[in-house]
Amino acid sequence: MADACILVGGTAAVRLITLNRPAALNSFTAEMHSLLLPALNAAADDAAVRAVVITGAGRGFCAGQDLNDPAMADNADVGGVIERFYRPLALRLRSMPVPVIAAVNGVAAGAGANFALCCDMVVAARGASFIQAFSKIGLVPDCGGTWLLPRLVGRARALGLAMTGDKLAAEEAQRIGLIWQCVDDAVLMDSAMALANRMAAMPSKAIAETRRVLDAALAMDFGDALALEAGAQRELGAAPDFAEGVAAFLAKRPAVFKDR
Ligand code: T3D
Repeated sequence: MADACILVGGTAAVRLITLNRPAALNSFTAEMHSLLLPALNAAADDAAVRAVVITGAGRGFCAGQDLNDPAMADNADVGGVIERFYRPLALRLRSMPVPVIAAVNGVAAGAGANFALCCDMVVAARGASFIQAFSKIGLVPDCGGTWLLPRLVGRARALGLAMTGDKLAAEEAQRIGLIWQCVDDAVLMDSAMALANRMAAMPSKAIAETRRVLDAALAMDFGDALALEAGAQRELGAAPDFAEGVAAFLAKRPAVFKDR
């Protein structure tokens, strides 16, 4: 189904999901949402999958909401669109049992930018850019942008990006800590897949727990964060991956992690 608006591929361990509406810069339609969330759920439910990579076909990553989609136009309640599509999508990404890497190949605008930022690590091509396009059409950042932006880059930069809607080049996005890494365009997919393969060989449960406790600790005082850490270590410390990690270290051999 090469013409489907979501393509699913990759290897047994690394699921590759490609947004595939290149003529409209992979902007989100209702149809695309109806395929994207199930594709993420399928990756989450497949015990063989240990990392997910998301990218876009053509010259863009994702231009956010398709402003022409008749399925959305019928719904005058923009908040309803957010509740129906973007909230479940953002929550799904932030609760995946395996790491999710956004391979941002081109422009990421509006909900497309924040969809990328919901992923655990963003690797972007040097030619890519990030645009909080919302203010230009009379909206506020969504798909987690209000929560993510100030935490990633601080309030001053978050407000600057969101109020102006200015384009931020990938290199600058890396410099200010909005994304993990900016690489040359020609090596984007190799870099993202190499990172995903590295993540796939790591203890998935600990990686997913790392995301959970870091996110939760942001809303806690120091003492509560210490208690949260203790609880997570108690659980992980009793799991086979910890025993394997320590045994492999002591035996000076590569670890083979299986928990998920
Ligand atoms: O219901 C709701 O709306 C709530 C949900 C809100 C969530 C959101 O994401 S709101 C933000 C929506 N996104 C935008 O406002 C971004 C709009 N796009 C742009 O500003 C520009 O396209 C870009 C800066 C992203 C890229 O500019 P450029 O010059 O590289 O490309 P272009 O020529 O503007 O776009 C290429 C084609 O993609 C063009 O189609 P055409 O003329 O060749 O037939 C353009 O219309 C189409 N396209 C780009 N973005 C969208 C889009 N079509 C529909 N919706 C889009 N968002």
